[in-house]
Amino acid sequence: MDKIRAPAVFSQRKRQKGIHTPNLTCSYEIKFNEFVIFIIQRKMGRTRRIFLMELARRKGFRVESELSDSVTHIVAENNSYPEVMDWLRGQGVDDSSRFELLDISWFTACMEAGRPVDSEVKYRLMEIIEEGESSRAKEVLNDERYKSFKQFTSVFGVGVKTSEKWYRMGLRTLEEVKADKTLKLSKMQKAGFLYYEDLVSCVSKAEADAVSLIVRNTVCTFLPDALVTITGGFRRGKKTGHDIDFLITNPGPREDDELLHKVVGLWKKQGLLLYCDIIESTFLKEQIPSRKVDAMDNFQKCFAILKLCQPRVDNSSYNTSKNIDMAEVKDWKAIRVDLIIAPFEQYAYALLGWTGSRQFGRDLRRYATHEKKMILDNHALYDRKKRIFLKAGSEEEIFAHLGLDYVEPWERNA
Ligand code: DCT
Ligand code: MG
Repeated sequence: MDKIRAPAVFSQRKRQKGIHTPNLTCSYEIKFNEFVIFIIQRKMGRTRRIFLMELARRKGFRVESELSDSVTHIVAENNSYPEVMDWLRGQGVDDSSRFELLDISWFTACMEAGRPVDSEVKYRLMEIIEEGESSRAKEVLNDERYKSFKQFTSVFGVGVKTSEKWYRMGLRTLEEVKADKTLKLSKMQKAGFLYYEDLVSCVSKAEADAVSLIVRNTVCTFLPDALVTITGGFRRGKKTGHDIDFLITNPGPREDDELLHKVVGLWKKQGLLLYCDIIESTFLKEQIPSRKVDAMDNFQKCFAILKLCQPRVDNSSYNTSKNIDMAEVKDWKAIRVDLIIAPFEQYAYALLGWTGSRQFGRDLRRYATHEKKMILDNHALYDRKKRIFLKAGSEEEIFAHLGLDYVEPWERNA
């Protein structure tokens, strides 16, 4: 049954101990304390399990022989997700969410790397293991994985990492995810499932205008001179979007770090806030501009879901004839809203960045770097030859600094 043979390990063990069964308590230095691995013997066999445990320990991993409370990562081979769950239940484990359940490919990837590997590497390895299969089987698997990932990532708060975890747990559809009560969802993902239908349906221009009014009114309650600009796809003239992005700045010297908190506080009171996550600014002057083409910026921002009340369509004859109780008709829609706060002197750069498109932003940054020896990000433009930051009060000035003709927002749908 042994698929991996490592004569060196076994011969060394024999030399040391003079017996075939290794001393499982023999001490190797533990390098990765936060990972406590347990390997399931089912379908693997005792010899292979002992070999793998020993191998991991030699590489600095903590491996438990028993399924103790300290175990964080459970590794299984050739077992389906339901089989692993059955096995765990047999061991008296009802709540499997406290463990990471991993396929042997993750384990072998860790052994190869000599350290715990992250999910991206896991994913790519998976592909290496699949290479032994026929290309058709691979195609089917990729197609299946693609379909599952597409479904999973359509949920607000679910990225590639979570999708991969769910896929490896044997889950394939959103229905299966929803039915699995052992899964621990983040606050963001819970909101993602709760408002799923609304969030996957596109935001229309009319809805963006209605939300825009709410955002402007609320912001101006606290900062009457604040400038609130709709950015993202809607500023580029798109008729629909997946969210509405707002850039907020306050001309003049006054800045208010509490503004976002006040705005969402008021929405909460008004019953308009369905979800919100405020990211505090991580802006440090000495770190700008970033050299990364896809760098996240450091502005204070808020990812929110707003309840947009929609007037009920007055269609009395229809409602009466179908006997629909008006009170039961949903008269609101959940809308994803991003609020970004930029200091006034960085406003033009923030506006350029947050107007997008993402591809246009990338192209512009690459152009600045390679053609102009400048570094552009959402905060600033730095001239490396002159060693100065170039001030800009408008997007036009930024294009001029770069020696480019101005490109209108609706021409940036690269
Ligand atoms: N952006 C950025 N830095 C980020 C995230 C986004 O500079 N950390 C930019 C890129 C595009 C713009 O902000 C808006 O982002 P999205 O809302 O994701 O894109 P969109 O073009 O508005 O598309 P959609 O219509 O799907 O919302
Ligand atoms: Mg957008």
